[in-house]
Amino acid sequence: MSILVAIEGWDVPSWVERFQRLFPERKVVTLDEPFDRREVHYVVSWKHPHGALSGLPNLAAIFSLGAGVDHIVSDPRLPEAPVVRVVDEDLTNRMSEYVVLHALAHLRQLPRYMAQQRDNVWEDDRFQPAARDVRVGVMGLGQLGRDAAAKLRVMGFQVLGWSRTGRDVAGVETYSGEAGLDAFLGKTDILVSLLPLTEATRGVLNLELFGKLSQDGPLGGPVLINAGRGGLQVEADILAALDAGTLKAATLDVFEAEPLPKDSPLWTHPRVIVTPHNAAMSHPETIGSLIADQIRTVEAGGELTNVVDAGVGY
Ligand code: NDP
Ligand code: OXD
Repeated sequence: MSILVAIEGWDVPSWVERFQRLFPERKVVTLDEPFDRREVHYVVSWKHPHGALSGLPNLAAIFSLGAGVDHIVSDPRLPEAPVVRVVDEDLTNRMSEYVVLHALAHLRQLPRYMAQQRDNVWEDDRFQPAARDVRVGVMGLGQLGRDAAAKLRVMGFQVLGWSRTGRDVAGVETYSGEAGLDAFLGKTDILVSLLPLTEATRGVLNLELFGKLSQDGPLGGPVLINAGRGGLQVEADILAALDAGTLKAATLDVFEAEPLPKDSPLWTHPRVIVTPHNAAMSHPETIGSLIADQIRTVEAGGELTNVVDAGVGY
């Protein structure tokens, strides 16, 4: 019952060491060396090379090392096995910190004051809008979106939410599906994207959508915060919308290409805050323990939890 660590872009040896420590009696193998494919019962994946998991006849589960599973379910040669994602309170809290931090940064014009500090400029606006006058629309009301929405409310913002199937969230005006999208956007001053990347959501953050956001809100234009996935956004459209005033500002944690290419104009745009896809991370030890608990549960006859619907893509 070996465990295959199938990771690209992260430190493979530390993950091998972690799972070997959690399961000292099992083989922990990697894609870098020959291994018996019939022995592999579990895969832990972060951006595994597509096709690398085919031909594993005894596979019982594929565990994502993150909350998102787009990197797994987009593999056209993915074997038939449950795909399990990370759901972790610590990760959820960190994402809400990020969302609240950036909603407040734009409310209180932090990028402007940081630029002024660099230039020794003492200049302020006497009357800044209050959080209670600003409407934050959260796209995606899953584990992360619901928690962020609740914490934005604590800060005093008016909060709206949009999801695929429709969700009730206390104190949040919710909308769903294509039918609810325009009404949701029309009441949104700060748009927070916490959507998964799927066939249905790819490129959703585009010029047409930005044009439907409330253009007469108290911030002087709508603001975008995307911490979902880079594939949700069309970066050329974000830049065009910023230039045209359709967007006032943006915080981006995720990008079409990561790392963000050195020559991307997003790096130096005065109204864009760039962070390196680290809005919310679980501690690797926590992820390892969550996966180990799942393996032990299923081997004791229990059910896996946090299994995604690979057909829908999240
Ligand atoms: P969940 O699966 O719990 O929630 C996804 C939400 O998105 C649900 O509310 C779902 O609707 C909604 N949704 C999905 N497809 C659509 C659609 N086509 N139209 C409208 N709504 C849709 O995911 P999480 O909240 O745990 O995570 C969200 C994403 O955040 C992850 O997939 C990942 O990409 C990203 N992430 C980013 C991190 C970072 O550091 N930047 C860290 C962790 C995650 P419904 O409720 O109706 O099903
Ligand atoms: C995740 C991420 O999906 O860090 O967990 O992006």
